[in-house]
Amino acid sequence: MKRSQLHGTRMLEAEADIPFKRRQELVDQALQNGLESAWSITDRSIPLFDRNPMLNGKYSSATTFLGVPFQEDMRALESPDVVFVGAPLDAGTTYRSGTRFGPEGIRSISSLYSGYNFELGVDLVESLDMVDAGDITVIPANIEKSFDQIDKGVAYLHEHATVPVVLGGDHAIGYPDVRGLAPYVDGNIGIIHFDRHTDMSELNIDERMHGTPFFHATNIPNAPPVNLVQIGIGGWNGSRYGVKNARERGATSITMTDIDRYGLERVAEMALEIAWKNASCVFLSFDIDSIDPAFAPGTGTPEPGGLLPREAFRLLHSVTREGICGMEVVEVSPPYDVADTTSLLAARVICDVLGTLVAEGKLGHRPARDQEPESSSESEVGA
Ligand SMILES: [Mn+2]
Repeated sequence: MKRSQLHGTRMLEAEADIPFKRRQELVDQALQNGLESAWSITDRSIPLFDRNPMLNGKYSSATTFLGVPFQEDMRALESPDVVFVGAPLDAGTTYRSGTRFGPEGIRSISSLYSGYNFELGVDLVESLDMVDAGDITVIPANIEKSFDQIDKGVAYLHEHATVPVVLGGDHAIGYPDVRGLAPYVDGNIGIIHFDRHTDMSELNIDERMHGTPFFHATNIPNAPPVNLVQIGIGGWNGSRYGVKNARERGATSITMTDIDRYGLERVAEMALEIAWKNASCVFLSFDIDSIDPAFAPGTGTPEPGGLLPREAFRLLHSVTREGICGMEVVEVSPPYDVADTTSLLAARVICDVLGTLVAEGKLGHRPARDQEPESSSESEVGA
């Protein structure tokens, strides 16, 4: 094997092709707004008052995902490529709660990330217009009112031609997330759902709680269960009611046994085929408990034997390469987390999906990159 054959070598070259335009604009603006730093600071681009957590993430108290701009006035929302929005619900949990802290946990640790990924050769800052809309106001004592709020919020974002990235929140939000999108989709919506649990019971404890979203989502006329693919299912805390519903409706369950037997690529191909069959878009629902609790302990209903993080990332790269019309990452429960690892995985899931969409030319300003490096000339990218 030669050095030139390494993916790493290609990605070293690829970095040269990514513009530095927006980062430079951020640096300039932060310096303007934040005033000149003390005389002893050699790098004169560093401002006195830190005005942009995207630049100095690790020492900034970012309050938005990746430090992107906060969308104060929702009426003024234009059409960014991506809007991050929290749905801090934990009224739908049936065991241990804490997902109301999910959005802030994910946002907080996301400041560790710069938006650039070496292996994907993507800089989200340069390629995507992104804002953080803060959280949707949930009504903690009333799950149906919370659904109405989340549904309306997600629909509003979709109306503004943007990909909503919903930071959960327990998995009950999966239903209003799909319910908010579906009416705006011309055609059917497929669902790719990562989870250790089928979440297809009609009710939990007499209400539409976090074990029920895909029963109700697949009641929506243009979200048929034949376009629902569930990946990572297994373990001992599944519900037989949910399994019965999944069987009777013709949903597809890909278990951990399937993943071991057929491998990541074949499983991903099958998921794409099923989710996209006669569908015009696909929604991604990622339950963080699909990743083994050794890596993702901060969650309400952990189930050993799940995906390894590397397997999850590879699957995500494969199943989102055809594009998505929205996504959610759910069930992050910071009170049960250890060293923020679960929140970090959730941030990573989001960034990897966005990076894949950019790399595949499905979203943002940067066209798909060739596998082989070509010229290293700087490509001008429209903002
Ligand atoms: Mn689950």
